[in-house]
Amino acid sequence: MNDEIRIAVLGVGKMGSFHVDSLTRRTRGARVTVVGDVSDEQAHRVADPIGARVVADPAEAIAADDVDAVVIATPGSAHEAQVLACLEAGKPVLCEKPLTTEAATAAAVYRRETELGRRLIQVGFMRRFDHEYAALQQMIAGGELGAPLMLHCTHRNPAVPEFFDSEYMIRDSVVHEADSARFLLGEEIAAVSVVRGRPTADAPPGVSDPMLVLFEADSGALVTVEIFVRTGIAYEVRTEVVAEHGSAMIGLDQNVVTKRRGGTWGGTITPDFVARFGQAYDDQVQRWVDAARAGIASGGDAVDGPGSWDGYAAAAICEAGVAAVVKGERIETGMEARSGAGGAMGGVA
Ligand code: ISE
Repeated sequence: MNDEIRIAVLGVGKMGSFHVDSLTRRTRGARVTVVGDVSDEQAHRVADPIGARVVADPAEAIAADDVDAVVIATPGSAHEAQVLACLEAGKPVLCEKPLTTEAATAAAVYRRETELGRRLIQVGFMRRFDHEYAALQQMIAGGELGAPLMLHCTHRNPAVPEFFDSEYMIRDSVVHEADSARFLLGEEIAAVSVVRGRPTADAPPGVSDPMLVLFEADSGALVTVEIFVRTGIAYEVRTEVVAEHGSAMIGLDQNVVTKRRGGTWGGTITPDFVARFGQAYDDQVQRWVDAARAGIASGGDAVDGPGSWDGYAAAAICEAGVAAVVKGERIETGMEARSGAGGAMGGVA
């Protein structure tokens, strides 16, 4: 193996381009050699300045001789085939969420990786690499607050495209709260309910924005999620844990300079998720590259973060969440029993 592992990045929209930039400028031990995208023009825009090849066919990119590992940032519907191709090629893969779009297919991917006996799939739940989430997880796991009883999660985006309907809000946004809740509580989610409230006038007809989502964890601990994706303000993600002997909160945007100017004072709120979680995205990529290099050298596991089991769990929770939105009922996640490893970091992963 070369000193640097050679990476193919599939899908270079907002997230994929960010990962190419991170791999090229801020990550040690890796180099992007291949870029693929449905838009040839966009692929060249990203690949040409860094001297990477453009390969339009994802299967060809995954199999290429100048590719040791793969980052998948294509639309979710393409993930299943691409992740399975990485498994068959024996190449480590960092796959943006979702692992796949349905719980059944995500479970099948998890089982296939388990059969291979080698962990190659990392799922891009980047919040686990954010310093505040990591500190809160350690605080809870360390027991200083006593048993966690409730999590209150706030998830607000300033704006989203028109197609973001209530179901999409669960799959694309609440999915992060599903993974964060499992990570922070260290247990699985048993059931999901959704209350559709009064929508903002900015929501398209029939779309419930905001909504209140309730997760019930195996222990009975409760997780409330306010999901509101058209606030018109900024990107706000907060979590409070309420435990037996205390509470703690993250996401208060307090790590900023308070400015006084023009008769006002105050700080700024991060405009979007890349700004808010930039450190987490970069650390996630660096730790994945280090794990992939080690796994390629040893022929063993190549993951340092949430894995295929976590991808499956998130898919099962979101599937229940979507059913809860549609039927207006409490829906059990009905998760399969775990058979292999498929994850790392935090209690359940
Ligand atoms: C987006 O796709 C993300 O992954 C962000 O982290 C999330 O906050 C946002 O709501 C999603 O649309």
